[in-house]
This record gives sequence, C-alpha cells and structure tokens, in this order.
Amino acid sequence: MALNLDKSAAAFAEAKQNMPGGVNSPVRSYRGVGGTPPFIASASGSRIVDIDGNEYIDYVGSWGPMILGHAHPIVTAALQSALLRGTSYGAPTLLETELAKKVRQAVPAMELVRMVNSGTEATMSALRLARAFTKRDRIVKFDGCYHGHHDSLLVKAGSGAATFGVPDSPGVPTSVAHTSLTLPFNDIAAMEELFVQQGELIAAVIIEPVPGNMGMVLPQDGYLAKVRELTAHYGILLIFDEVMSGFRVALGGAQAHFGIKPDLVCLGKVIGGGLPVGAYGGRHDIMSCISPSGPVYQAGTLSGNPLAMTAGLATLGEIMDNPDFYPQLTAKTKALCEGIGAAAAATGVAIQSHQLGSMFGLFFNANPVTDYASAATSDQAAFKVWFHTMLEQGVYLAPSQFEAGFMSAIHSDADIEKTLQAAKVAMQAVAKSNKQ
Ligand code: HOZ
Repeated sequence: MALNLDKSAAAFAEAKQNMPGGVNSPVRSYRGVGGTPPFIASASGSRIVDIDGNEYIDYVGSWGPMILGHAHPIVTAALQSALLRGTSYGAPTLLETELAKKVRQAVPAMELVRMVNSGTEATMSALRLARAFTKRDRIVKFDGCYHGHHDSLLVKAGSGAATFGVPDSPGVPTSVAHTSLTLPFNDIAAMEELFVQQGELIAAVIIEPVPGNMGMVLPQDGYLAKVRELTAHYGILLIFDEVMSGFRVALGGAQAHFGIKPDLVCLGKVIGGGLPVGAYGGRHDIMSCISPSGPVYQAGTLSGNPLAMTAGLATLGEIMDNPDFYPQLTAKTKALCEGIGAAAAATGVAIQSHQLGSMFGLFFNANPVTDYASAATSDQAAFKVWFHTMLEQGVYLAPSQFEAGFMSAIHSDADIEKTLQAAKVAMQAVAKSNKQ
C-alpha cells in the first residue's frame, strides 16, 4: 500500500540543495522515521493534500495552531479583508489591544501582555525579564521540555532536539548552559533538593505544565501546586510555557485546568490562528519592567503584525463565543484515544496513551511514562511502523514519538472512524513487526 511520493521525493532532493536538510525546521525532515516527507500543496478543514495528490487527515495541525481546522472561512475572510489594508505598519493598531484583551480574558494571570513573533521569542524574553526582575541569573527547566531554540533553554531539550539526539546543542556557550539547571519532570524531591542548595540564586522555573515535546506527558496529582508553592517560597518566578497547551487543554490552558497562577505565561500557536505569533505576559509589577515602561529591552519590527492579530482575533472569537467548543473538542479527542487504545489492546501492543483537552500522545511502552527518562525508553522501531502505516492510509501524525497530536473542531466523526480503521491495521503491523 506504498504511497506515491515521487513529486515530494524530487522536491525534497531539490530542497536539500538549497536548505540545510531540505527543511526550515528539523522534525519536518522525517530523519527520525526515514522516508520522504510529503510536501504540502494545500489544506482545508481536517485535510491536507501533498504535491503528489495524496490527501491526509491531519492531526499535526501545523504543530498546534490550527484548532479550527485549515482555511477556516471566518479566519480567511478576516485575513482577506485585512490584506487590503496593508500587511505591516510598525506602528500601534487597535487589533493589538483587542487581541491582548481577549488573551487576558482567557488567561487572567496575564495582567499585561507583550506580543512577539514566535514561542521561542516569548520564552527568551520572559527569561530575560525574570532575570532582571529577580536580579538572579540561574534558571531551571525540565529534562525533555522544549521552549524554543535559544541558548538558555536548548539544554536537555525535547522536540526535534530529542528526536535527533542533540538535546544539548553545540554552539550554546558553556557559560550560558551553566546557568540553566535541569530537573526531571514530576519529581518534587529533586526540586526540593536543588532549591535547598541554590534556591536563592534561581530567577525562574520555566515549565510546560502539560509537556508536549517529550511526547505528551501529564503532571501527576498535586505536582504543579507543589511547584507553585516551592517557587513562591524561594522568591523564584514561575513561568508557564503554554505555547502548546494554551487554548488546547482548556480555554485558559493548563493553568485554568489545574487551578495554578504562574507569575509569567508564554503563549503562541493558537493565538496566531496559523500566522506567526507569540506572546508573554504576567504580573503587572513584573511586566512593567519591559521597555518602554521599564529598562528590560525587547522589540520587534513585525511584533503585533496586523495579519497575525487578525487571524488570532478571528480564531479566538470562534472559540470564546461558543460554550460547547471545548466539551465537543475534548469528547472527540477522547474518542480517538480510546479507539487507538482498543486497537492496541486487541493486538497485544503495549502503549501509554495520554490526552487532555485536544492534545494527545501515545508511547509504545509497557510502563508508565511520567518524565523524559521514561519517555526515552519507548520503542522507536514500533513507532516507525505505526507512523508509516498510518501515513500510507492517509493519516498524518507527527513524525516523532516526542511530539504531541492535535484535534481540531472541524474533524468529523467520519474522520475519527477512518482514523480508527487505519489504527487497527497499523497496530496489527506493529504487532507483526514486534514478533519478527
Ligand atoms: N518545534 C515544533 C514542534 N514541537 C516543530 C515545528 C515545525 O517543525 O514546524
């Protein structure tokens, strides 16, 4: 049932002549799973179509932003009309305040919001702010959490860095890496021990409250509350990186779901409706240190770009005006995960399946996955078989076990049914390969 990817293969060969690895972001290269990445020609609703004409049900959703599905008519109409008013001014607009108000309404911990262009920019800026505010240098991150590709956080990083085995990238100065301390996720004893030794030197703890970059992992009961308590005790700022989980696990993100108030929050993905956006925000007294209110410098020619603000506003409008939005999205995601779990059980394949709101993930692992060390014991060979068998049947998943999957509001019951039929075949293929 091999896919015809001839045009994609030719396009990939040409891309490699022009760009490192043929891509502009590493996991897209399929190096972890082998084969040719389909080159995408178009997307609509729950489907994407490649340049060979293959159509797929898409659970990557541009790695999270496409919560309404692709080319949603309200978003595209808003963008079409915004386009005619010009694409960038480098000057204030009403749109920026409107989006900031909507973000603050959904995420009240963001008392002031600064728009940037990506999640990486948001976490980078939030760390600088935290260091300036606390007058401390060290920061704490968690093994397997990924917060973008800037120096302070490219240490024991997840996502593509974990997929390709470069969690500590060359090029990050040792002096910078030494200020980034790492802890295992879900391990309070390790955090207590570190804080006893160095708590008064640490500016911030940055955490994906629901990690999606070591695959999807869930915080254990009471874990985030304890992280909040300990950071407050030591005067350490708590930064929730909700670039992925924001507007995904709940309208107000993981912080709403678990009832935790961080000091700073980073967002991206959904709030840009598929255009490049990031944002950081938080306590008024901390955010007031940002230039021009305060001395901490951060700027951007395209920050608050009118097209990005327009797509974000249209997307959040659809989400926030519909009280059934999250219950329906969550129910679909649950049905998908339960069906995949049943397909695995029927074939005797051991998996760990995780889901919260519209984010999901699965590990080929017989044991619970609670942190990066346990995620890393998952069966990579089984994942490859699963991934390619799903792709061949028209289901587009992230090409790495260290990434999450995303449901959109436009995925239909028929899409889910078709996906589950494919999952039965793929789990049989995994079971067969396990026996070989
Ligand atoms: N770092 C993103 C996933 N966690 C991948 C982005 C992309 O390759 O488009």
